[in-house]
Amino acid sequence: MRLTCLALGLCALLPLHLLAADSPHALDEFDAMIKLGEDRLIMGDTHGILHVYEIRDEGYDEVWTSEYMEGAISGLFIGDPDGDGQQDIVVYTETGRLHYLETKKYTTIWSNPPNEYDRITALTLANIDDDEQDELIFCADGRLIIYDGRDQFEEWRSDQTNIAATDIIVADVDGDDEAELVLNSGHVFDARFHDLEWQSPESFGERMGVIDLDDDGIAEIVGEFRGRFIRVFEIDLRREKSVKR
Ligand SMILES: [Ca+2]
Ligand SMILES: [Ca+2]
Ligand SMILES: [Ca+2]
Ligand SMILES: [Ca+2]
Repeated sequence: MRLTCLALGLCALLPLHLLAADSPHALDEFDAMIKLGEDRLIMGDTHGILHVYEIRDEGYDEVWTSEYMEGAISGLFIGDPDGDGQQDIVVYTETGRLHYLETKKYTTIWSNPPNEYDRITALTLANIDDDEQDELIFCADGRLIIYDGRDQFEEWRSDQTNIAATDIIVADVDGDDEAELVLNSGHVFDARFHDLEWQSPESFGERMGVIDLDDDGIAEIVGEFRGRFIRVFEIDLRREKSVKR
C-alpha cells in the first residue's frame, strides 16, 4: 500500500468520464482491487472469488469470475515474479494461499501448497537480491518470509514468530542506499541481509506510505492510524518526527 492520494486534488479538475475510466480515487487505496492495463479492473472478494471488469461506455462490466481461491482475497498485484517476461496477476488470501494467474485468460499458472501457511497478513513484491525476479515478501503465521518468486521456495524466514504486520513497505528509509523492509508492526529489517535493524516499541499505523517530507534526502514513513490520523516516523533517527509549532 502506498499513499497515492496526495495529488488527488487533481481529480476535482477532471471531467466525469475520465474519472470513471481512471477509477474513483478511493479504489486506488484498496489492496484487493487493482487496474489491469488501461481498461480492466480486478477485484478479489471476501468469498475468495476474483472478478475482472472491463470498461464500457458508461462504466465497467464484469467479464470473468474465478473459481474459489481458497480464502478471502487479501491482496492483488500485477508483476512478473516468475521472471518469464510476462506480467502475471499475483493473488494472496487470508488463509495463506498464493496464486499466479496469467492476464489474458486468467488461467492459474501456479499455486502454493494448501497447507504451507495458515494465515498471511501482509504481502508485497519487490526485487531485494541479486537474482532479477521479484521476491514475495510476506508475513505468515507470525514470521516474516522471503519467498523466491520464480522457483517458489522460502529463501528466508525470521526468527521472530510473533510478527503481526498488516502492511510492508520496501524502501530506503535511513539514507544508506540500501532498502529496508518496514513492517507496520514496527519491525525494520535490512532487505538484503535480513538483520533486524530496529524494532519500534509502537506500530507505524495500520497502513503506511513513504515520502521525504523535509527534503533531507531520507524518506519518512507516514502511518495512518484508526483509518484517518497521520503520524510521521523518521526511521533513521528511530523516533516520531518532531512537530514544529
Ligand atoms: Ca510471469
Ligand atoms: Ca530477486
Ligand atoms: Ca537503508
Ligand atoms: Ca526526510
